[in-house]
Amino acid sequence: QKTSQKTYHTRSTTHKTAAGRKLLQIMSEKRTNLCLSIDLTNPSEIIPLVTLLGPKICLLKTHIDIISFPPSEPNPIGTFTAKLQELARQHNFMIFEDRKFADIGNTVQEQYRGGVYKIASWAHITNAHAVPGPGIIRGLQAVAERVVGEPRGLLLLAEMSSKGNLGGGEYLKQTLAMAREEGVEGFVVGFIAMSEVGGEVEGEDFIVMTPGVGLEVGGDGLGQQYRTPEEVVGRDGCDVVIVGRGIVKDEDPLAVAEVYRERAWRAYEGRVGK
Ligand code: 6AU
Repeated sequence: QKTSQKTYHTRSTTHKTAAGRKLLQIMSEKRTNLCLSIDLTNPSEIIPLVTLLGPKICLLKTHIDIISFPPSEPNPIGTFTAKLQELARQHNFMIFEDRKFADIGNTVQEQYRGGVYKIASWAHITNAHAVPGPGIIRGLQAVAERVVGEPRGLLLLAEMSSKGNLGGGEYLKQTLAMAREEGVEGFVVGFIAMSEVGGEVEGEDFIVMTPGVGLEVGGDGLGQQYRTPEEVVGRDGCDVVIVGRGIVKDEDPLAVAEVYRERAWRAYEGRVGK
């Protein structure tokens, strides 16, 4: 049986990472495989929208470095991320900082742990490019293992949604091989990819999260390419749909988030034969 034919509930008991098990459990309980990409720059717009949409999502994706924080407050970033954590607990979703680390292990360690954003302290999941080789995974993992409390997980970018991206094909195969390397088992939750990855090995389970999802096929004029929830989840075996502008730029974000949730969830149910 392919991983994509198993239920999220089953996978929540067998996934090799604690962060993955927790996410799959949330997806199964809340009946949602929707990740909201909250790509807004004003923190006072973000918090109310996350409060509104929290019940619809399994995961909140942030780009912390696009936000303009008010210089007047003493610790605006800490206050903001603490609020996100509180909302995550309240509405039972996880937080994914879309940092796309891409440097040598030693540098990404410092970028993940410290600096102004202290990503490891508040984001349950982050992502990294495979370009630097396996040291990037090991560097991030060393930081993650020192975080006390909730588990931390990593997604590797195996391919991208944008036109002309260099991922996929042989690059994806090499990225998968890195995720399979010894020592990183408890940390690599899955991939950013456009279809199911891995699973040929018995018991292997990588959660695939997919951006470039719209209610219709299309693009944005800067290379982004949109496919529908049915194509992404139903046909191509991805697990989580990542939606940004399709929700945040809509005049009724709550109503449209429910359309995305419901279409992606139905596509999943169809896939597992429910
Ligand atoms: O729905 P959109 O097009 O408004 O936003 C898609 C979001 C953006 C991108 O930075 C991100 O998904 N993204 C990623 C991620 C999640 O890593 C990879 C990729 O290949 N394409 C992509 O759009 O926040």
